[in-house]
Amino acid sequence: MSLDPTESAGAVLAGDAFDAAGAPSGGLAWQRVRAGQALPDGWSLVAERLISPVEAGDRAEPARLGDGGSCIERWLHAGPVQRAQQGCWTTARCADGWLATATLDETTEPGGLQAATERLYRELFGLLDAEAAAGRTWHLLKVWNYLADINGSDPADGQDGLERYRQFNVGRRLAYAQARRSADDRVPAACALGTHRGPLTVHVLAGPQPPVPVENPRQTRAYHYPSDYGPRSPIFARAALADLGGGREGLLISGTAAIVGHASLHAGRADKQSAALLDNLESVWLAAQIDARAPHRWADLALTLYLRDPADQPAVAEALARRFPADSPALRGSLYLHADVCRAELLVEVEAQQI
Ligand code: 3EB
Repeated sequence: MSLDPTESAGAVLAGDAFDAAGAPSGGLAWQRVRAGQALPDGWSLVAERLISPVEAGDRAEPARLGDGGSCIERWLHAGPVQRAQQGCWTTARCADGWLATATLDETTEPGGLQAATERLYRELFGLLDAEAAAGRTWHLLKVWNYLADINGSDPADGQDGLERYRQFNVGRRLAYAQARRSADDRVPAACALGTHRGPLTVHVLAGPQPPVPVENPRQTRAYHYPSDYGPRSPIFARAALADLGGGREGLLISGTAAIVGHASLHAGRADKQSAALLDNLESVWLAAQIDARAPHRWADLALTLYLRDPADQPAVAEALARRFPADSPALRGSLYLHADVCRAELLVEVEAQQI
């Protein structure tokens, strides 16, 4: 018997359906729950993220909009979990996945944000190399990047006033190059959003099998963006199909905005941008469907909306309601967060996953 996420007293907002009859199935599971919700029987916690409302004042990570209170996103596994702390990374490993979070205060880092990003990713690749040397090879599946003041620039920081998101991209690319990791092949899904304060914060999900990257026919591959968007292009796939063990296949869709080809659409219009980004979401979701293993229930996607301006929430919600069935898990479980999008003219971005 499978437990409908919506039946559990409203506690589970989105994510995996667990086996209510007892033994958990294998693999790595994910769920988004209201804060305080106990772990389902038989599962142990691998990693979790607390998402607080805006009023709570902690703006180091995107905060939750609306009046839904705090919620938790967590990764679960039925087997043992090993935790470690090295450099700027806190890691958790189980048989089916490796999850890690890094924070690095770039204001005390010589070289600023670019150098901090490079160091953070260099340390990440070092940890992954060490795991591989111990016989455990992990492949990046999804990366969540959060940095303060993403559209800002400081003419005095020695970077010639380069926008901070662009400094981040240079640092990320340098770390990939130094680690001799191909940036154009089997790259993870990702997102990059602006927080309102706090250190550079990166969360990583890695698994034992390489991701199957999915591109969006409507969008230029991010790695092939022209230099108008920065001296070094971003490194991510529009989506990744991920083997999470135990027969569990996840679809991880990257941050998706109102970009067609490589151009932003509808500058300053949240309603039109929302419709355009949902066209993109549908397009990349359809592209993933070519693979028979892809989760295939559109209405079950777990959505995260990032809004630059909280006042745009009704317009975004209205656009969503036109694309998903009334009362669908996608609508009921969607999460609205306050964050800056990585291009100044973009007001809204969505990421989605089904696991
Ligand atoms: C875009 O499509 C919007 O730099 O890792 C989306 C997903 C975006 C990931 C990243 C950036 C990143 O270009 C921004």
